[in-house]
Amino acid sequence: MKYQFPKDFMWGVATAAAQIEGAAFEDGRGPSIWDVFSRIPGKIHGGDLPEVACDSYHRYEEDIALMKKMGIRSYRFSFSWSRIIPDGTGEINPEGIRYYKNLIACLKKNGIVPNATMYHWDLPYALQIQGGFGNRNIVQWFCRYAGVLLDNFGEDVDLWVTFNEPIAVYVGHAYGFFAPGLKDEKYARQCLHNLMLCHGEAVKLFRSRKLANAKIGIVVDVWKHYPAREGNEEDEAIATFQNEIAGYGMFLHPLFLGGYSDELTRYMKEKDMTPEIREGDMDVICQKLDFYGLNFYNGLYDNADEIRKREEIRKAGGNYQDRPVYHEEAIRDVLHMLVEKYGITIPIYVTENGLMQEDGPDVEKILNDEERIRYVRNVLKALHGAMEDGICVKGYYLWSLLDNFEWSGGYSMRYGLHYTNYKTLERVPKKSAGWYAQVIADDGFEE
Ligand code: IFM
Repeated sequence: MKYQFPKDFMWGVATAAAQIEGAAFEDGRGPSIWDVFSRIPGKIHGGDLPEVACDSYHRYEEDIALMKKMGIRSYRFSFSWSRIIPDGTGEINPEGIRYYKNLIACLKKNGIVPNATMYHWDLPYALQIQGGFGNRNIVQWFCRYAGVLLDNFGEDVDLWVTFNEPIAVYVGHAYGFFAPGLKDEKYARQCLHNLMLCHGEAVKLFRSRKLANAKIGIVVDVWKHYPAREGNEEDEAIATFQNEIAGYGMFLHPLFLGGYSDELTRYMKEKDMTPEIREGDMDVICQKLDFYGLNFYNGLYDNADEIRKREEIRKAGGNYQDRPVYHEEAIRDVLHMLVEKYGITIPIYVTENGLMQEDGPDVEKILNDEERIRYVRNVLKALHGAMEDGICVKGYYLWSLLDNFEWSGGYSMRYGLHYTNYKTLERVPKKSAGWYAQVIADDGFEE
C-alpha cells in the first residue's frame, strides 16, 4: 500500500534554542532559568550543561545545509528570550536580533519555511527572580518581548507559535524536575493561568499587526492516557486524572472551549488551588487561532496495580525498569479527539514527533536507528489514516534535526536524525536521515 501525502505537505524538522544554540554567554545573551537550574548538582543527568549544546549559534549554516540536503521544507526553531532581551524587559540585544535575522535569511535562501516559537521553556532568569510566570506582570513582559519579535521578524516567519508545550512550566513548578525546580502545585496552576493569558494577549498583538502572510498558533503536546483494563474503575480514574487534571485538558479546554473543564475546576477548588482569574481572562485565553500544533510521542495505558507495584519498588529504593511500549497508532485517535472533543477545525500541524535513543559507546548502533524508522513509519501510517478520515493535517515535523540537550536528561538521550559528537561537534547522519529524505522526496512511502 502507498501512503501518499499531499504534494504541498509541510515536511519539517524541529529544534529549540536552549537545546541546540549553546553560546550561552556570548554576544550579550543573559542567563535563562535552564542555565541556572542545570548548575544545581543532581538536576541534570551526568551534570550536563546546555552552555555549548550543539553550538548551532555558530553552526546554523551547517545545520541548514543538512536540512537542504534532506529536502526539508520547513524548520521549526525557537527564539531565545534572553538572547533578544537579556534581562527579559530591558534593552534589546542587537546581536540577538542579528543572529535570528541571519538564521531566517539563510533558511529563505535555501527555500525552507520558517516556523518559529516565541517561548520554548527558557525564561530569562532575571524574570524568574521576580516570580516568573507566577507574577501576573509576565503578561506585560511577554507582550513586550512578542512585540520585539514581531517588529523584527513579523513577515519573515510564516508560522508563529506563541508557546511550546506549556506543560513544561507546570512540571517545573509543581514537580521540580524541570527549571525552575519548584514543587508547589498551587503556584504552578497560577503560572499556567498567567501563561495562557500571555498567549492570548500575544495573539491579539499579532492580529493588530495585520501581517499579510504570517499565521499564528500554539503547540500543546498530547500524551493521551487510556485505562489499561476497560471497565476497571481505578484505571479509568487514573486516565481521567492524567488527561484532564494533569495533562492536555489543562490547556485545550481553556484555549479552545473557553474556561476550565468541570473536572479541573472541581479539583482545583477541593485542593484550594484555583488561580486568580480576573473578569475577561477566559476570553483573552480563548483566541481564534490559525493553526494548532500537536506534539505527539505516545499513547499511554494506565494499570493501577502496575503503578502501585512501581511505587512500592521505588519506595524501597529499587529501580523499576519500565520498558517503553509504543502506541504509535494513538495519534489517529488523538487527532479525532482534537476535532470531536475540542472542536479544533483549523489546520493541524504535527509540530513534533520522534523517538529517543539512549546514548552509549556503540556509535554504529546509534547511527543504525532502524527502531526510529519503524516508529516514525507507524506514526505516519496512523497520521495518514486520520487524514483519510478527513482531518486537516498540513504538515509533520520530526523531532529532531540533531541530537541535542534533552533537558533533565542532558546529552544521554538522543532524538536526532543526525548524531551529534559532543566532543568535536561533528554531525553525522543516521540511517533515519536518509530514510526521511526519501519519504519527503516521494511525499510518502510504500509498504
Ligand atoms: O526535547 C523535547 C522538546 O523540547 C519538547 N518536546 C519533547 C522533546 C523530547 O522530549
